[in-house]
Amino acid sequence: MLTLYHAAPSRSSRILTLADELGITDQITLKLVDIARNDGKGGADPANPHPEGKVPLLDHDGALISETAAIMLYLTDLFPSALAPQQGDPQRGPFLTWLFWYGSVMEPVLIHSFAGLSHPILTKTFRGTDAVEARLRAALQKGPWLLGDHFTAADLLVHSPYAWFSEAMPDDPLIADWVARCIARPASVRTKARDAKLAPQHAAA
Ligand SMILES: N[C@@H](CCC(=O)N[C@@H](CS)C(=O)NCC(=O)O)C(=O)O
Repeated sequence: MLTLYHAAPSRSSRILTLADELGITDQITLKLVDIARNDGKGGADPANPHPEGKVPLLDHDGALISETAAIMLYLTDLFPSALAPQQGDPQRGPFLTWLFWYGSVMEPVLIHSFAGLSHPILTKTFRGTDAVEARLRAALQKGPWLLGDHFTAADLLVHSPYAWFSEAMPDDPLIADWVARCIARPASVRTKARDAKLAPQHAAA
């Protein structure tokens, strides 16, 4: 049995979208939990077994998987589809690269930038928003998607910070158009509507 610990809307919304893209929404039980929000509202939910009180968390028959990219990899391996090149496909390596680059480089860089943090060691280790954008641009010039001619879970994950924080959107039509294409996908639109219904329900619970 697959159970997703979810707070609406949040980073775990991306797993709802992935499940929808994979056609497995009905195979995942949702558990709505509270989380500590950046505005000081909410708090860690004792019903959430995530070791840091975060979402997303996936429970597969008692095995717990945290980290969005790990959950995406886990689900796309469990339910093979065109959303993820499988082992043996020459695109598998680039696909894994985007998933890991997101968590190890892109998200730290965007958070440092959002927080106004600047330090030579941070720059040396993670580079900065210019390097992030250059990397995206190089892929999208071959595009239209990160891996080339079709949308994958890498697009779903990597575009997401720009979808949340439009103020972080690079002044680059190539990147902005790709983000707009990702946001306009029916699964993404459905997640937004679903989250809008779930959020007040949970707040009232
Ligand atoms: N690196 C983690 C980050 C998870 C994360 O920070 N989730 C936020 C929701 S947007 C959260 O649960 N925050 C609550 C907290 O920090 O206590 C991932 O990508 O899954």
